[in-house]
Amino acid sequence: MDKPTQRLFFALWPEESCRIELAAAQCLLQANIPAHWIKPENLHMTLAFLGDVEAKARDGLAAMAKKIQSQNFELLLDRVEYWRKPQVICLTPTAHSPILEQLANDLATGLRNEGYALEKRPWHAHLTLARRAAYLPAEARLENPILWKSTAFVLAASTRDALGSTYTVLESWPLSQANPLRADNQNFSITVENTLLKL
Ligand code: 2AM
Repeated sequence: MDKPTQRLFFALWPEESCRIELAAAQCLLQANIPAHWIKPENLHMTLAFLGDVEAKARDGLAAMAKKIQSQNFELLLDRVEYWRKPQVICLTPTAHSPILEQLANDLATGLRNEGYALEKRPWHAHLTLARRAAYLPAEARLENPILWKSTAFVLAASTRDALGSTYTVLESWPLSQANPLRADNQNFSITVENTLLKL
């Protein structure tokens, strides 16, 4: 008998206010563009795609994810792109987020160390809005950039039925709060009773 498996991926999941903005952007774009538009409740940013995974591997994945150290970050999705080969329309950030890239990289390293064969293609931050898109009109653009405040990453499962794909969040790991003093004032210091404290 086949072992029970789940089709799993790590992702960033938008908070409800962000999802509403993403869905609104999608709505504006989708008029007159023939494509399979992703259901708003399914919109996410994939960090690492694992494929079919045996149920018993979940504990190992959770233990790996728990060890990842990353921080909250913000991402400004301000570009709409058409990727010809996979035929997808996606949102991307012009400004790269080193924290996000490190998070995706740490997950890929952790997963490869656990024996998962990930895609060899380099990972690029993107949020897929539509698949099977034949083209993107030159004038298609994002009316307003979307600010994504990321405070967690998730493990999600994908299932398919006659109505299409459904993505379900199985588990979530919070990102730690950035320390503004350290982030913005690397050399900030104060003197207290002649003692120099480096913060
Ligand atoms: P993408 O749309 O962000 O590129 C869940 O299925 C997610 O995993 C999809 O949103 C897709 O990410 C990614 N995915 C699905 N099938 C994949 C595959 N065969 N290889 C790599 N990523 C895949």
